Amino acid sequence: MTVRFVTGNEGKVAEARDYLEGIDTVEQVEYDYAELQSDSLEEIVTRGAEEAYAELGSEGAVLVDDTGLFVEALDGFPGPYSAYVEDTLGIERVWRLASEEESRRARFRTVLAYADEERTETFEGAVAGTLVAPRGEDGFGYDPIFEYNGRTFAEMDTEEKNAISHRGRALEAFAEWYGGR
Ligand code: ITT
Ligand code: NA
Repeated sequence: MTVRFVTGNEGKVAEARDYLEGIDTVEQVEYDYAELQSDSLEEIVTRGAEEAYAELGSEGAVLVDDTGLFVEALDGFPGPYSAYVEDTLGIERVWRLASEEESRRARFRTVLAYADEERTETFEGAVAGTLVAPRGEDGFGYDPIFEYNGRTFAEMDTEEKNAISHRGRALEAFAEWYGGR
């Protein structure tokens, strides 16, 4: 069975394909589910997956991913609003905001929701790191300003990022459950 990843973000799909290689194939489906305004990534993905499954489910199970960057000194900003903030302020300005704080600690968090005819299940993953001035060409989104162990996520290839990242950890939990279903 193919997993249908409902997202407009090709970077997410590339990481899921890399991680789930040998487990299942991943098809990208662009469907604009209503993104709930909520502080809870779980709530956003659960509703998103249920709506996407209701629309597209006759062709198979769906997977939805909601991710946020949570800057500690900024009380978790931009968090669930990370996509909007990337589009409006941009990552360089998020870095500049963080650079004025004593602590540059930040966390990425991903919640994945899987929905099929019987259930909706969520899986999560997080990683802690430090914000830095942009470096690196790989990855996407906030990767150039997120440093982990001396390198930014944009200085890692997909496999290296997946081995430690928020999405990699969420995919690991998903793969474990999916394989043993
Ligand atoms: P979909 O909702 O269509 O899946 P999106 O890019 O809008 O795509 P999110 O709302 O989950 O997805 O993303 C929140 C923001 O965080 C957005 O600006 C992404 O580019 C960024 N982002 C998500 N995952 C990331 C990652 O692994 N590394 C860096 N930035 C990431
Ligand atoms: Na989004």
